Amino acid sequence: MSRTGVTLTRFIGETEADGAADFADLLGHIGLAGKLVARDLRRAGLIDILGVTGETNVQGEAVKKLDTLANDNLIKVFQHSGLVCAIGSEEMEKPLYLPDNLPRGRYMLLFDPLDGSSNTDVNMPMGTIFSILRYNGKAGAPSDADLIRRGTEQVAAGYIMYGSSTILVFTSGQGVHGFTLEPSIGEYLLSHHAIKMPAKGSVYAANEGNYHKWDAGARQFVDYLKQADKPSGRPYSARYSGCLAADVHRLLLGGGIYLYPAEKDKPQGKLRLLYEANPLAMVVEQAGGRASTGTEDILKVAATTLHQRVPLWIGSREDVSKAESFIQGAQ
Ligand code: AHM
Ligand code: MG
Repeated sequence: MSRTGVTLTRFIGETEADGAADFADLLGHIGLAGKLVARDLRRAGLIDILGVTGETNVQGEAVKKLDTLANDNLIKVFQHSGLVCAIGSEEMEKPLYLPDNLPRGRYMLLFDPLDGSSNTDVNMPMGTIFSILRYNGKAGAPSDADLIRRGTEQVAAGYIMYGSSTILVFTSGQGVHGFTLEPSIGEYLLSHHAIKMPAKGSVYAANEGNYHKWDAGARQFVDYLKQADKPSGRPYSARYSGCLAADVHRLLLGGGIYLYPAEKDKPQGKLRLLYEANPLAMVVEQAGGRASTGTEDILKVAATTLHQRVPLWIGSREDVSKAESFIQGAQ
């Protein structure tokens, strides 16, 4: 029977193991933060107009950049929730470990509150990417060593994409499911059940302006994608939005590969391991795809710092493996 139309809350309640009521609550809170971010983004083009002085809006509040606003929304939703004990964000230099005077839960949350935020000014898609870990330590606050973990230790991960509609996609290790926000009732409804991505696609997403900064293997791989000698008789199509979550969303549904390789002056690439690469890698692997640094599975990369960067090749299984063979000089 089709499950299309089931609400997020009901779906998680029915599918998660016994005793996971707090996990359902956690996902519900992520959904709530997503609604708040989506609300702010809908007004993005008006914020400068409302903030006539550039500093305050008509309510007399400070007009903050949207990525700070998005971060504030997530913090507000979670810090009193009793669901988490640690929060790490792209927008905060250090993790927030919940102090003794706030209720602590057993989850640790990492996020990029507004992925693709250069798209704010041009009405293009953006996202929120999240990674969830469980704190198994004793009572009290965790430490950096508890929070900064390999991707294989994530218990759940996903993203919210703010596009023509708002969609929340997540995995808790039991497949990947997408819920589209029905704005008139304020509920996320199941729209993409058990997503499986094609083993191979015909789309690549990259900032090719950096082509001359890439290693030879990366350049040769993209040159190869542009040749028309594929079984389809056509080269791959280039599609790049400037928002990782949106590009990965396209690949999840239609197949292909996203790449942000190492560059001559940025050997670690641009994207962050803990709250961009790891969560999307978990989603894509759960949907049958792969994520690699070019030489190692993303989920196996040793994590040492909160804002650690990593080269990222992510998408359909065969496309990522093909890219690795170029990077590793096998072709
Ligand atoms: P952000 O989290 O600061 O927005 O940076 C991450 C973004 C990705 O969403 C996107 O794929 C990439 O950076 C775009 O970078 P570039 O402008 O170099 O192509
Ligand atoms: Mg980002």
